[in-house]
Amino acid sequence: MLDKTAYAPLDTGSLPRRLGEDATLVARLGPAAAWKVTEVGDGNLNLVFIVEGPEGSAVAKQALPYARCVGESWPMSLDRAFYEHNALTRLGPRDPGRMPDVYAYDERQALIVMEHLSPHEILRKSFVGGRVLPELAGHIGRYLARTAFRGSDLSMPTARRKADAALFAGNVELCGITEDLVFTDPYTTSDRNRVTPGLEADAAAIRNDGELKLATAALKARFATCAETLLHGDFHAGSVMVSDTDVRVIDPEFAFYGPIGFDLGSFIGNLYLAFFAQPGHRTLSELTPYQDWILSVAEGVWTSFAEEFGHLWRTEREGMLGLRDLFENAGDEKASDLLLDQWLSSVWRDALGFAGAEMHRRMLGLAHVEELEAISDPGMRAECERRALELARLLMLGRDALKHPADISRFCLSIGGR
Ligand code: SR1
Ligand code: MG
Repeated sequence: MLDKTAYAPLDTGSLPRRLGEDATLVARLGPAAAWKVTEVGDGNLNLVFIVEGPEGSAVAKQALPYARCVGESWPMSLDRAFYEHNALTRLGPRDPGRMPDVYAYDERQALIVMEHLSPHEILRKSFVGGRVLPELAGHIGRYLARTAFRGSDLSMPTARRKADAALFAGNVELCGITEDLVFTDPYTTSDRNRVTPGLEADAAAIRNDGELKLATAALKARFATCAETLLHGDFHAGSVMVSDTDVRVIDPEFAFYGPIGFDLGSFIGNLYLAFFAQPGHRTLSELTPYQDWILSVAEGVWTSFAEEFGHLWRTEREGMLGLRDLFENAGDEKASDLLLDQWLSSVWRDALGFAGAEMHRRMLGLAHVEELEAISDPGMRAECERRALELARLLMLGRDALKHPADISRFCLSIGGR
């Protein structure tokens, strides 16, 4: 406990006064009188401060009683800090080193103090800047496989998995945001929706597309009812920080038990958004190699995911759904391999559908992405988004024909991403 007073949002002046008596923070940062505090939050929901002292630095993240991107007209409970803390302390150890270390947590203040990742930047900014990150695909693919596998009934003792599923079932408010903003709003009229000028007719066509509405209904049901593993729940390029040598995952406040393909699909959908945004940011000579690299990341994330999931299947399948007695222990390795293939096919199919829905909502809904928003020419932005909408529809409706991300790469190139 850092602060015994009633909840109050921090600011740069009050933070050292209110956190400066915490011995562990002072030991880590140095005396509070010398702290330099900067508010850097540019996300949709919370306050985020970088606190720099003579001995070290930290990040303090505090929930607000409303959605920051909308204001006090959208009240929210403070519970998201509780779920983020519980997710950090579970997902973090499942892929050690991938999430920030937690230094302190104060439930009453809805506050988490954690490792300051430096010199990292948010992955979206790397995509706008044209930065190539050779390790990105492998780290993300393995992170997704390790967290998915180790949080599931393939691996965990079932009593612990069920207790965790019950705990995260309480994250109703943030799941509700995803249920509305991802699976419903883009396919209907909503005051929250916003489209790039020039795309109004495309958005109307999507609202009238019966096949897409059936597809989102099925995906929403899968999101809401298929409790396979503990997910990050909002896993996009704004939830990843990178440096030349490191890849980190932040912000798991939307964590819940859901389908394994959800985080994977959300991430690769954001990769394709970054791909289609590139004509707005690169010169002609830069465009081809950078877009090729983004497509290679999408392919590499899936390859690394499948390899790591297969490795864990063979080495850590100790949970209630592991079923070694039916397979390996009965001398039937072949059926075990077939079951692994079934799991991977199901995850891939889910991921493609979720990728399409994520792409739609980032162009038709409330929360858009920097890669597209930063394109200053509205005509260029609309053209980039129109191509991305075409892929999103294919991912939701044509996914049974897309067996590998290379199939998607070919489609991206064929619709003139450059
Ligand atoms: C009101 S919250 C809007 C979006 O921001 C978060 O980062 C999630 O992506 C959510 O859907
Ligand atoms: Mg977030």
